[in-house]
Amino acid sequence: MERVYLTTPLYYVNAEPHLGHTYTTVIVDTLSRYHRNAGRETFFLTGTDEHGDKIAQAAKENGTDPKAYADRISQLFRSTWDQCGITYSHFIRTTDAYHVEFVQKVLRDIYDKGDIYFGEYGGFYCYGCERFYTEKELVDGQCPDHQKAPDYISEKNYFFRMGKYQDQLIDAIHSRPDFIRPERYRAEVLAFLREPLEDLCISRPKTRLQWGIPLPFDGNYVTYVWFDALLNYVSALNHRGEDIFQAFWPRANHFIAKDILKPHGIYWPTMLMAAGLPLYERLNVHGYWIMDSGKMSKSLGNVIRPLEMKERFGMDAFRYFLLREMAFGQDAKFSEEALVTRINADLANNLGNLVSRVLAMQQKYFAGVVQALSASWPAEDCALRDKFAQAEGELNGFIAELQFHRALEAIWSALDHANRYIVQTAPFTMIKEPAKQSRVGEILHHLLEVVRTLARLLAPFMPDTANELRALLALPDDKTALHAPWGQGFQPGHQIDGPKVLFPRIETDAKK
Ligand code: ME8
Repeated sequence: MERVYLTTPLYYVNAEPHLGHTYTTVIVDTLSRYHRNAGRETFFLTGTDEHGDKIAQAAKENGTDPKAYADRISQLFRSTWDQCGITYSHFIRTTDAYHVEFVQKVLRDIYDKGDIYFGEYGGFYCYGCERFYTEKELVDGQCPDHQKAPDYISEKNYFFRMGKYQDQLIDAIHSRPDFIRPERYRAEVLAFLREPLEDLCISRPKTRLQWGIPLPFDGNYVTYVWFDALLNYVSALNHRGEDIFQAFWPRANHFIAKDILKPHGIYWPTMLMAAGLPLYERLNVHGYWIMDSGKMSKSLGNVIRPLEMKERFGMDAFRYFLLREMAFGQDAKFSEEALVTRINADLANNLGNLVSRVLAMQQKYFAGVVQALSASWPAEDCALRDKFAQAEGELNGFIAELQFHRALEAIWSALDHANRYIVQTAPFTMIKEPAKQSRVGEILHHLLEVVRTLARLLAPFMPDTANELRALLALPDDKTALHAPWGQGFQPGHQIDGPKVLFPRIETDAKK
């Protein structure tokens, strides 16, 4: 059986789940559902990154110890994803005992092999990024991410011979064109690699930081947070069994935003090489959500919380917006105004209206009883069926390229076709002529096929809505009901329900 392994980053527990985390988690959830529906065995990993300076500091600010603090925020992530209906297979915490043990084993192996050595290092250290910067990387002497001058630190530490694997990494990227995608991020990694790759400092002295995994060969040091966190992608599978690791690791697809491209595009593959493990299949990199009001931050009070969005607009509407608005790889703007506009135009007016119109006519003209189709169909009926078949084909292609917004566009283009079909065939006029009743029955049968096909196509993107459509059609909750070919989804005489408002219009004060 074909398999897929999909991962989100492990989110730091120094912030509560927000829009950015939700986006990556929602796209991985969408893909997981898509692959599962297509019959592929899918392993979806998410979790929390809990060691390091950042967390120790956040815990201190909260007046608590790091473990208690991490427990609380990690649980918050987990329950948020549960309440959002995220179908992860495993939730990992970097404080889980099996993960700690695995990190220590890998450190020991790489140390024994001679790829970790002890040395002195002085450099510019940004506490926000938890890494050293070279002078060249600083912008006007400041960390480009945190706009703060890093501290100069000189100390003895352990180093990973990352430079040793530079050529091997360049070869791997050249030989596998979609190893890092989209292309701009592959180019960015190759550009980093044009400069000599320095060795990576992978320890912190305990005198400076206690909150980390102790090095197995020197108890005075803990592991650098990235060396710890990246290994989660392997430790989680291993924890489930060697066979699970063997089955899923070759199909590993990581999903991240561009902020953590360097650790995933450079540190991680070279770590895998040193550990003697095969490389991941692909690194998939998306852009940033930008707020209209500037960077999302607690102090600006513009943090978008997923559960609030779910409460106010519904989870499926929020998912739809995230997937429809951002072109994967590029930045996108978030505003409530844009969200409401999309809900009203695409969901309430278009999708919602079509479904309730069809179900209302079916109810009014035939008391909800599905009528028979004739043996040969007029051209307009075939064109409707073909349009949805074409949309499904396009959708598959776009999903393979992670173009979620275009996949949704393809569905909505078929929806437009269905709306035109209603206008052109005008069943509401035809029903007045008794001789044409059976033709009206056919038209509505085809329109019910539209709704059934929508339930199938929308399932990965808007799972609750898809399920609701299926229930409105009184079809059983099994794959065959939704996957039957067009024209074979309903027996004549099948009884369906009346209409329902799926997406109420959101009233806005337009003059504001
Ligand atoms: O970096 N737009 O964790 P993190 C889009 N612990 N995505 C965003 C975003 C935004 N404005 N803000 C956050 C870490 N994200 C490490 C990862 S992995 C082994 C360790 C998402 O909590 C996006 O996926 O800072 C980004 O890469 C991630 O959150 C960073 O999460």
